[in-house]
Amino acid sequence: MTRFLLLAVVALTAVSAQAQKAELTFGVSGLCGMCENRIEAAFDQKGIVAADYNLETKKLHVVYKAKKWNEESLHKLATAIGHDTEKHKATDEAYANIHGCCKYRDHQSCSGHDHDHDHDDHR
Ligand SMILES: [Cu+2]
Repeated sequence: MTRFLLLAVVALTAVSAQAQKAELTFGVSGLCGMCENRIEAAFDQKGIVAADYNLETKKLHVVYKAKKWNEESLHKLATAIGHDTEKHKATDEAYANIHGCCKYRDHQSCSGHDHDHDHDDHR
């Protein structure tokens, strides 16, 4: 019995030491599915376990390793690709780089002229 308990403790310790995961949900500006893909792609990084952008609530949920990332650096991943977060603003340069129909600051949307997308070679 004692032996089993000891084993369980050792196993538990190993799991928690291996990766201290943290979660964060914060607001990120976005308009359409392209924004969603762009934002999630930007969070495809080492130490980020999962990133899910909800277009309806405009919130991004991130599961990350607390050793590698923090709130500040996560927000900056979004602003680096031109998307404002609830705490940080993207630079005008970064904002200018996003697709024309994703200009959330101007309240335009992609709907209605989706056929334009095929001719764009934005990555
Ligand atoms: Cu978009």
